[in-house]
Amino acid sequence: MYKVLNRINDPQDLKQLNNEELNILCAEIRDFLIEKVTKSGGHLASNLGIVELTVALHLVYNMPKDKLVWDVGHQSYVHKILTGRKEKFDTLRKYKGLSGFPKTSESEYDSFNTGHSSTSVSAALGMARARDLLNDDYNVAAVFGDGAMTGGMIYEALNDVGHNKTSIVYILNDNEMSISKNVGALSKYLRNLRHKKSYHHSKEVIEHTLEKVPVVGESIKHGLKHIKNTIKLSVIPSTFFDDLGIEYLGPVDGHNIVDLTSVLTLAKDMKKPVIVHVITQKGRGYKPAESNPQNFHGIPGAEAKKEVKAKYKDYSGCAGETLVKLADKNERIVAITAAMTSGVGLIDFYKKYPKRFFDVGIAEQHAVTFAAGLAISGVVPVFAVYSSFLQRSYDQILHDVCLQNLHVVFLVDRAGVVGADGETHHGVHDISFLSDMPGMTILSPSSFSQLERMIDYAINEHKGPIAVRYPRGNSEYIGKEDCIGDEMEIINPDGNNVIITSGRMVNTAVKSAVMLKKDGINIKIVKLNKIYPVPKALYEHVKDAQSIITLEDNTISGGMGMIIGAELEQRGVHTKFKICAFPDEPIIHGSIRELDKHYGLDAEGIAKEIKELKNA
Ligand SMILES: Cc1ncc(C[n+]2csc(CCOP(=O)(O)OP(=O)(O)O)c2C)c(N)n1
Repeated sequence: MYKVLNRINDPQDLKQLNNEELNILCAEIRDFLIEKVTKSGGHLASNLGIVELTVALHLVYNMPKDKLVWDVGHQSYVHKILTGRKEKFDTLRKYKGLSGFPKTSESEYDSFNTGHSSTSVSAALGMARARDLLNDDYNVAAVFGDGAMTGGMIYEALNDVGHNKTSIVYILNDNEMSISKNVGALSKYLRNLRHKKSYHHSKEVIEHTLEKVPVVGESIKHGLKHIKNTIKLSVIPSTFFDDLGIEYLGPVDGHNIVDLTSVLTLAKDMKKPVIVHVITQKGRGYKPAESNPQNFHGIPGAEAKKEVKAKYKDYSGCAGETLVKLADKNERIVAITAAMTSGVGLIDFYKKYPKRFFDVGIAEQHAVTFAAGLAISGVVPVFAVYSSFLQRSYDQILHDVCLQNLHVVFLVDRAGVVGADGETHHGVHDISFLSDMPGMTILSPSSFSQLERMIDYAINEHKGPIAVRYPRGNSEYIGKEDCIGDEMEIINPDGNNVIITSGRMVNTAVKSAVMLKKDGINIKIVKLNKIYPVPKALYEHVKDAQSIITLEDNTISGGMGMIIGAELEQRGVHTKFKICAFPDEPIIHGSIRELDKHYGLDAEGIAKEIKELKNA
């Protein structure tokens, strides 16, 4: 079926193809992606848009000797297909299968791990400077999107890049989209560059003047060097990048392999900091994704689509809808997202209250300090953000929000393990870092109605910084409605062995209690609605227990178990005690159920722990 693709086992094979075969290859890669990713789930639209660019990069560079860093890394599927991993593609994002992001442990062709946005410019610069220090001779390049350019790290890095002559090539893959339409002044600036009249002129220049350059060639001919000026001058006299000391080439049609290989060869040969501005179309070649790239940024796998519908699709939907209802009654409420409007359930809020809605770009640090500014001026900012991306804002939460005790509400979505996206995306540190913040309160619902109530409380009753953490998906334990008056709930108060838990893990605790009952072990479950500060009454409930287990979807270090264990110690409660949490190591990918089992945090695992602890 895949006439040309079947012949590609590593990037060297690409170099045997003529232009016609390269174009067939690109079409086949698109078919392959559509076939596989619609089944497995994953990042479809970005990969469809970057097919020709990835092929051109592998034609021009000599990987793995040369190093290529993918920003975010969600667009590295084509690279994986071309670097010997297409046979394993059915395992993409599955338990023990291929990662959805670059992994140095997975392939020598992956030169740097990514997952969070806007890191590539810094990482590649470090690699290039290390090469020079160690007198090596490989090339370094990085690919980042226009969405990534809304992240502040990029500017810290560009500032550093531009002031010396390190040989490095940056490829700006500009498709005008982040997950949704890209935002901000920089995106307007890029739009202006894209639409300069000279774009077609530039393309002509490239085609007519460089057509003699072999697609894969000996090193670029000496006389060709002056053409870079022709290209640049024909396009834009000076750009933001030039002014920073980084040579700008482009814009270039990102779906034309001849243009791409010509310009990339030129850029590589310039041996200085260069940025190549490549124009691509997100979702290219697949009509549904072309017309709605946002919905095809990340798609669920075939199995996930069959999930049963609960009251809300998921916790994000519940949070978004609740926020709209509260905003109807309280006009001081504003919502903030860092480029995740749809992911965190804020589309309806944005539609209904566009003036009270702020998409700040992939800028979690800015989002938090911006929220602090709003809060100190009498507005109630609600920042809805994935737990793992909030990690970026540690100092802003501490320095700008908590030290001033400002009323900022954090809706911490995707708290706990998130499944297929894996180690960079699991939200298993938020209890640790948020409980480290002076004056922070952390709430944890186990049902949609509890989430509704907690958001209302956080906005309308609480004063000061507060976070509500909730998991990905729709796993519900139907707890008490009055989750605020009762900071905790006791399930089966007569039990003499205790599980202290919260959030989605309450389900697991209940299941293991049912299992243990059959063995005559009676479990009391303490469900914390407020995780931090830990309710003082907790200690009264557990001080006479025969054994205590804490169960949470955070890592061990700094988590709920450690906080409770330290307090028990201080109070002189010396009962048998065990923390059940994710280990302090990168957490692998797979479904949430598989991960719980893998780490012994499913009902069977917890039942086993309790038996062992009792008998210890
Ligand atoms: C710090 C951080 N925040 C949010 C995200 C979620 N995210 C993944 S891809 C993406 C959009 C990236 O846009 P762009 O860089 O233009 O790449 P494209 O998908 O358009 O190719 C976002 C917001 C992330 N990966 N990292």
